[in-house]
Amino acid sequence: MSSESRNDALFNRAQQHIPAGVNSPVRAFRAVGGTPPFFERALGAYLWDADGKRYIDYVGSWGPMLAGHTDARVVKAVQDAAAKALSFGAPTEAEITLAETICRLVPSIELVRLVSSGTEATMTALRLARGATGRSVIVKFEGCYHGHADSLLVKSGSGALTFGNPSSAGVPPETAAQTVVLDYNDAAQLRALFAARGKEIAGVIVEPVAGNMNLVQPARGFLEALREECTAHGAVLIFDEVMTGFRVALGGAQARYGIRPDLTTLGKVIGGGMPVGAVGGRRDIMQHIAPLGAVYQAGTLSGNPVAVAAGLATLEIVEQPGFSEGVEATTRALVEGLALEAKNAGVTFSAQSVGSMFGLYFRAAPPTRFAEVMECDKECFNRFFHAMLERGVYFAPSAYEAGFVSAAHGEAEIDATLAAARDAFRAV
Ligand code: KE4
Repeated sequence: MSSESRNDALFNRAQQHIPAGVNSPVRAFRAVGGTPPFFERALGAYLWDADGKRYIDYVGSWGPMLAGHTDARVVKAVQDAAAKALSFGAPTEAEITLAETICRLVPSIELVRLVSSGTEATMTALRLARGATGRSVIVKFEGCYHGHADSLLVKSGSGALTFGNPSSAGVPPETAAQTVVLDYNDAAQLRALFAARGKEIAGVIVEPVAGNMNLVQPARGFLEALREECTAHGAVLIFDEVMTGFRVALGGAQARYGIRPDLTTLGKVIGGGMPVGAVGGRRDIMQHIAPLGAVYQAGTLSGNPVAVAAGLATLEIVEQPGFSEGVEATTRALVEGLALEAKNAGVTFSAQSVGSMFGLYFRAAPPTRFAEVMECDKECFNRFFHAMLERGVYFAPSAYEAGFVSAAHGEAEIDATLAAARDAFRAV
């Protein structure tokens, strides 16, 4: 075999016709450096790349693979659905069953619209909040990511109570100006904004457990403050549970923390690896969506029968008694074991988990807000990331991403990961 690996050859070839060789930026490894593995096969907790190398997978396609990769029950459901039809662009019974399942597992959702990605779900949730209230201002939190709709690619403005600036080229300043970006976990700042501008605010969108600035847990009282202020001012509270849904608890973060949002966005797990997103919530708000109401939304492949089959089969596995408790215990064993290995190696490190998502930090304690995330030693993470990748363990290729454990991860995978970490911590 030539000295150039197949991963290198594929990455070079990919860059000829795909921007940076990838179809989503984080996959290009620009945050951690090096060549991304091109994966060819997955089974359970494992991935194999183009060079035939096996990895224990803690990315899980960024969350969807909660049941483990290529679970036979999910694959069969997909094969059976595909053998009947790939797409109708018309209603099917399977979509009813998925909607019924989502409403049963997430009781705050009374009506739900299926879409094909988390971005479509959050984009629609914002439009619904604006259409239902007749207001324009949206509030989000620094460090939270909700997909790539213009109104959500916004960073903090000059002052906490002023409107945001674009965080991406191509987002018109006047669009960004309708978004206020506050500090995650700062309830006082939130209350001050509502006191000053409450009647202008259409909605607040939040990751109830943040997973896009690495994992940051909601501070005591933060989610409650969001609920109180939105209720008091008639703003729509949107829980973006694309990542936390069915992962931090079967009913999502809203079940774990006992807060009832007005709208919820879902994705990832509800597609089981296939393209499914969803936006749902209070009937009186959802009734604004076309064709019931004046808030337009549509999608050629929304509720696609093959994707819905994967989602239904996955949720059937996930809602089995003991499933969430089991994968949560495995995740706890991972983070506790990593913290112990780092301590033994004298490395400044901390880790935490919520359900089956986890955060690793080269910082003495888990960050509680965005500014503290920025204090983590990113270079140390990058060295650890590559040392683990070399040893066949695939973490998210960025210091600012959460990790994910599946039901297919067991004692053997955790032990192997900790053995690799024992060496890797000595290389950082
Ligand atoms: P998609 O459009 O990527 O399906 O979902 C957007 C989205 C919305 N809300 C939350 C809380 C999310 O985490 C995401 C997407 N998550 C990232 C991982 N940090 C997807 C990975 C990627 O962008 O390639």
